[in-house]
Amino acid sequence: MENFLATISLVSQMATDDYVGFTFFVGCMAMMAASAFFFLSMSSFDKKWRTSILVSGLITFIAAVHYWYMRDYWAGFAESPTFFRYVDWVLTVPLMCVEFFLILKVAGAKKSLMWKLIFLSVIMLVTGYWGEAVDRDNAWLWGLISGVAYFVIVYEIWFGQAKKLAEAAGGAVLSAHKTLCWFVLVGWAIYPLGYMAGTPGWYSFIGDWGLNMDVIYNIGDAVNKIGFGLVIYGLAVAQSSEK
Ligand SMILES: *C/C=C(C)/C=C/C=C(C)/C=C/C1=C(C)CCCC1(C)C
Repeated sequence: MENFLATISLVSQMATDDYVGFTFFVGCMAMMAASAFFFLSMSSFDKKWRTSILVSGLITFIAAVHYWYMRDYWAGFAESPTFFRYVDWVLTVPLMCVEFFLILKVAGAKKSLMWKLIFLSVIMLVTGYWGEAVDRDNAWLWGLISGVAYFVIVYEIWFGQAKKLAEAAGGAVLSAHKTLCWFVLVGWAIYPLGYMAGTPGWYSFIGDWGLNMDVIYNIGDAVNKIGFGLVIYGLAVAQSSEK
């Protein structure tokens, strides 16, 4: 009878020490709550800020849907939901690149800057996926290529064209740009740590500290996706009250 109930039940049990499952669950809720917050706040801003806030909401909403599936996948198979993870990233990380473009548009940012960042982020994620799911034996090499693309993104926003545009815009845009740059440098660096924790090799010592790859990724996602959105929200608030 118990088995039968477990089969028809839509909810899986969660062990009290299943901290991976717990972070999927909490992550899902946090992304849903953040989406509601961004979507509902949209109408209180000037038209020119609405797109940015909409994109913030889309990032957390897309993540919420993927977390829903990842939570289920983990509960059912106790395995990393690598596929859903990377589909989520390949949709949301380019949207984060769009956010940079949107806030720098006031200083005349061109679409080419946006496409450049999007292109680099896709290289970063596809090579990461390849190392994590397809060519495990050469995970270090794919991780390295991915890391180079990541480094170029960091360089571009900290010192490249994006930086110059932010300086030209000045004020609240410049300070929001700076905060986003810190998110990319420090917040995004959480992901290669997760990758190393999940890959056998000399660098797997990170996992030996008791840190699980999925837990690291889930923390990274909460910090970066919600954090990014809040920076944009703060910028919209600052600019709307300036006038
Ligand atoms: C919302 C999701 C975000 C912001 C995901 C970001 C992911 C990365 C910055 C991943 C980077 C990786 C490397 C730099 C090397 C190893 C492979 C990756 C894909 C984990």
